Formats: sequence, structure tokens, C-alpha cells
Amino acid sequence: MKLSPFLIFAWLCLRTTTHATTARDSLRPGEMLNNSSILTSAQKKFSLKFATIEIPNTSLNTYLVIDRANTTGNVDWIGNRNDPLAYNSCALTLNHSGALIITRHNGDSIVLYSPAEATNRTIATLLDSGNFVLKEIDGNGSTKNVLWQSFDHPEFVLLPGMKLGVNKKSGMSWLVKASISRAKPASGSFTLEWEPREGQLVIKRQGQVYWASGLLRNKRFEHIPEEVQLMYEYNIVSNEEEESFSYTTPNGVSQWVLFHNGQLKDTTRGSEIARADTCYGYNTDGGCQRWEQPTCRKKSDQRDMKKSIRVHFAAAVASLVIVITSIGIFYIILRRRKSALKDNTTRTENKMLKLVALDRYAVSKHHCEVKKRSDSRVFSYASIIAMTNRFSVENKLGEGGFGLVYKGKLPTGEDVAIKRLSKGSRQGVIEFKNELNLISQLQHMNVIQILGCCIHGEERMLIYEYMANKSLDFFLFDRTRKMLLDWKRRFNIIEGIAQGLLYLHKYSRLKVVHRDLKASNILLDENMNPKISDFGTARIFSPQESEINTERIVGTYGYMSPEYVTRGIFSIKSDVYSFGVLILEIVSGGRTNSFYSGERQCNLIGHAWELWQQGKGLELVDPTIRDSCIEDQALRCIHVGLLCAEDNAVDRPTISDIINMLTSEYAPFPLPRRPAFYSRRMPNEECRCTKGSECYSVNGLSISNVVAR
Ligand code: ACK
Repeated sequence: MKLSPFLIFAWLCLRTTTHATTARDSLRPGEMLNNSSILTSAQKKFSLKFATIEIPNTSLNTYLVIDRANTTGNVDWIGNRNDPLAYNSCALTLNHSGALIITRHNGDSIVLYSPAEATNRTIATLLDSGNFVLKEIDGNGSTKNVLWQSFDHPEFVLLPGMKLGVNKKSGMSWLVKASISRAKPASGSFTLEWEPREGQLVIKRQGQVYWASGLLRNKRFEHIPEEVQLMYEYNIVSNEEEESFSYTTPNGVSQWVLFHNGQLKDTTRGSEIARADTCYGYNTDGGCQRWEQPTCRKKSDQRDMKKSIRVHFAAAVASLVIVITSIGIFYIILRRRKSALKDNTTRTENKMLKLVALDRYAVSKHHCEVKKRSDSRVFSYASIIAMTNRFSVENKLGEGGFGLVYKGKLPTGEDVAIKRLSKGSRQGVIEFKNELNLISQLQHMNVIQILGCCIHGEERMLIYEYMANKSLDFFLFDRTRKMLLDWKRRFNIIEGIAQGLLYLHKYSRLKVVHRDLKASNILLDENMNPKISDFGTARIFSPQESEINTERIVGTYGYMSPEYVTRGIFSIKSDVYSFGVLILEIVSGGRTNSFYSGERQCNLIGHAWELWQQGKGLELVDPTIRDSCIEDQALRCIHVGLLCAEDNAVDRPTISDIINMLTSEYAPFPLPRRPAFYSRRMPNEECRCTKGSECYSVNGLSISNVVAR
């Protein structure tokens, strides 16, 4: 079956073709569906099949789809929207272990479902509601369990009976994700979600609410046209198991499609439900939401904010005590009752998961505007095992001080990175919860996005969006790979990090100081755009707080500001210092901790300052990019880098000043002073270098627990 891309949303429109085999509605263990067969629901309302779309400038792409049977209908569900298959090479198989898998010739399989324990008593049936359900059955063929269903994984369509909201037992969120464009069905940036606390539907773009339905009054939502709603009956469930929204129609025929531009339409009637595409951030008509003003930072809110932050830290400490107690209890039970290992593990996990949820709730309750993000979810251990191919070596992406990072694939085909914190990791329970709670509230294109977490016994895992080009240091400090970072890319990376920092320091709902900004914590996406990652040691500041004094110094030598290393004082200006070092590294292609400069001891800042003083700043520029380098921009970056690395925190620019200086040719620049660590080592830094050879710091890694002096 081949689809034309030239109709409006061509990939939504299918023509049924004759299939060779007799129609059936189910797959049994060992059976498969290939691109010459079809499943049809009992009353022939829906069908499940492989369909091919011709996307301009690409090859034919094949998708597993559910659509209306025997009509020129619309696609209601796609099993592999982010991972198209090659034409003629795919099959959907229910194997003898109970796994539902899309297999392809010469490629990875897409696992829709894989059971924790193998079972051969299964059946996968396409129902007349459009739901494709995998069930475990008993000897009589009666249903024991629903293992997986397509209705739990809505794509861009909400059908009658499909849910939006959250399944509290599994932690799974139900939301609809628009496509990326007219021509491509891959996931885009708009989502349709149910906000249980407010009791309204919302359309978000990258986490930002663009449109809200308003409250339900007399069974109708405030901001959906009355005449459009006449045929809908809404079902809202709020109990211990779930918070959900679904709808029905008298004849069961309806299809809410969330389009790539944020429009929500019932395509079976041609009626418009919501127009997030006309929400510009300043208008409030038709349910549009204002978002351009950061409301948390108003002066009048500051007292509440401070109070809320105190409560949130207090909550974190209380949670920690409970977590430790729970783990202790769990350990004793474990030793006494080895046979009950499995049950106990599950119970303890649930306790920890509850604590994580409680923390997030505490934050949302006390910070205005900060809501529990329903799109960050709790993953089951079984799903992590399936996603990472049992943590196989092939899936390993790399290793950090906290443990290993693996590549995984969601059942939807989306790639993810899974940080598996080792038991003895420096990232303990506090840092784990800190990172989870903190990043799940951040949403910026230059800040890594967290998708969820998994707790299994003593193991803790964080699941992030996958960054195709790994970390900046993977490229910057490698003799061959650094050539891929030409000047334009390097400048774009500097600008991106600056934007991410501006968001953290000023425009996010929390004021965040990262504390461990360095090249290995900057990840690069497929287009080499940077994202700040690793928030294990980040700290939230209240709006009034300008600096914090700590005894527990965490960070990386070479990137840490003098006042932080020597007195344990950190602030947004300590991030600015690290950013200055990072700018000099990006421009020079050399590591701050392995810099050799003639007779001098190791210090990239000192070397840069000396060249700058002598009017030879351009000599700092990495020789591999001298051809592509825009001299004026490079000099501006070096100048800004030196200002950021000023000894006194007050003399360093803020991140807004930095952005002005980087982007405006005419911005006034103060002159940088001679750095204090110009020709001597940072305290505690054991720096070894010999003339003519590369020198390095043995303290190039992140450190913690250094007693302040
Ligand atoms: O530079 P790398 O090869 O890329 O080494 C590190 C390693 O894991 C330990 O942090 C890689 N890594 C970390 N997070 C991600 C991610 N979200 N996507 C892709 N790779 C990642 C990183």
C-alpha cells in the first residue's frame, strides 16, 4: 500500500487495498503480520496493517498503522512514527515469550512490548474501538491480564475511549503528541494533555502551555465552542489508580487530531476544537495563555518564593530520612526472607517512587506556576531491560563519575539515554532526587530534557532525551574530531550555552546555579546544538539569595572560581567563571587542565590573558579552525572569556551582559584584569607538566567534599 504525500496531511489519509490473506482480528504466539496481510476488527470497523508513505526527498517509509477499515479513512495510530521502516522488509510478530515486536530485515527490532517474565498464553486482538490489545489468557481463553494496548500509547489522535492523564500505578502518562510537519508523522513539539489539578485540557508546546480549555461547567469546557461539544460526553476519573480524561460520542465515531501547528480538530466532523496556533503568548482569547512574562520573579512574590524554597528543602531532607529508613527496613527483610525477595523489592520501590512524587508535588505546590510535569514518567525495570537490550555493551554510550550511560529505544521508536547510577556512585540519593526534581521543572532548548526515572531495588536510573553527538569534549579535545567543529559551530555552541545559562540564572521558574559547568557536561544534538546536562550538583537559589557558603565543595578543578575553591562561596558568578574557562577552551581547542605554555605552568586563562595583552589574541585560536574563523567574533569571545574569569565575582559580567557582548559589535567592553591564577596553580591542584610535552591535572575529574579553607 502506497500513500501520496501531496494531500493535506497525506500521511493521515489511507486507501485500503486488497490483501491476499483472509481477514482475522488477532495474532497468536508465533504468528506475524507482514505487508501483505491485515488484521480487521470483528465488526470490520478498524484495520491494522503496514502502510507506506512517500515523503518528498526521502525514500519510501513504512509504518504500522491502525485506520478505519474499508473506507478512505484516516490513520488513528502509528506504532513506529519516529522509526520508519524500509519498504517490504517488516513484520509484526507476537513471539512465544509474549513480546510484541516489529522486526525488520537488516535492522534493529522495535519492541512494542516485552514481558518481565516469558509467557506463551497471549493473544493480541484489534477491537472495534480501534484499540489493539495484547492480553494474557488462562487455559479457557479468558482474559487474565491486559499486558499492553495501543490506547495506552496515543500518538497524534485521541479516539473515543482513549485516555489523557496519568496512570498512578505504572507512572505512565497518557498524552497526544502532534506530528512534526504536514509531511512527516514523527513526533513534533505540541502535546495535548489533561491537567488533573486544574481539571482542564491543555495544549503545550515543549512544555509551555499555549492553550487551556478552561473549567468544565455544565458538562462543557469554557473555551471550546458550545456547538462543537454538543455531541461529546466527557469522562473524568480521579482515584487512587489514575487521573484521566476521555470522551465518547453517541455512535462512537470521532477522531480528535492534534495537528503539527497546534490545532485540535475532530476530523470526522471537520470541527475545530482548539486553535493553539493563534496563541502568541500575549493574547488570552479562545483559551490562549499568556507566557512571555516570568511571573515567579515579581517582587511581591519573593517572600512566598523564599518560604516555598525553605519548605522544599525541608521536604527533601525529610524525604531523605524516610528513604534511608525504608532502605534499611528493606535490607533486613531481604536477609530474613530471601524467598520473598521479589515482593519486597516492589514494595520498597513503590515507597521510593512515592517519595519522589511527593517531592515533586511539594515543589509544584509552593512555587507558583510550577506544576507537576505529567510528561516525566516512572519507567518499569522490565521496560529499561528491554530498551537497553539488557544493558548490552553495544548499547553503552559512555561512563561518567556516577556510573554508565546506555542508549535505549522507547517502544515508540524514540532514542533515549539512560544514566545508570552505580551503587557506590558519587551521585547518591540526594543528587539523584535533586537532579530528577530540578530538571523535570526546566524546559529550554539548551538544557537537557529528562523523560523519567526508574528505581529498582538499590539501583537508580535517569532517562534523558538522546543526544546524537554525545558531549562537547568528545569533539573538542580530539585531534581529528575537533575539525568537525568549525568556527561557525563553535560560536553557535558558545551562544547556545549562554542562552541555556541565561534561562537557568534568570528566566526559568527557579533560579538555578549549575556548579559543574564543563565541556563534558555540554551535550550536542544531531545538529551540534548544545544542551547543558548533569544537574546532580545544581542548587536552587531563592530570588533574594545572591550567594551560598558551603563546606561541601563540588565541581571540577580548572573550572571552579577562586572564591568557591578557597572559601566555598558559590553564586551565579561561579557559573560565569566556569563559562569563561569553557569559552577559552572552545576557542583554543585546548583543555584548561592540560595546557602547556612555554616555560609557564599550566593555566589557560593566564596564557590567554598574556596573548591578549600583547595584542596577539588570535594566536589562541585553535589552528584547525583558523581558516573558518571570523576574527572579530573570535577576539570578542576571548575578551568575554577573560572578563568571565576575573578573580572578583563582582567584576565578572552577568550572563545577560555576556550575551550582549557576544552578539553586539558595539557593546562597551571593560578591560580584563590580570588573573590571580595567572602563573600559579589553583590551590589543591596537582599539575604536572614538562617542557615540550602535554601537561595535565590529576584533578581533571569532578570532585566533592573538599573542605573549604
Ligand atoms: O562524551 P561521551 O561519549 O557522551 O561520554 C558521555 C557519557 O555518556 C557519560 O556521560 C554520554 N552521554 C551522557 N548523556 C547522554 C545523552 N543524553 N545522549 C547521548 N550521550 C550521552 C556522554
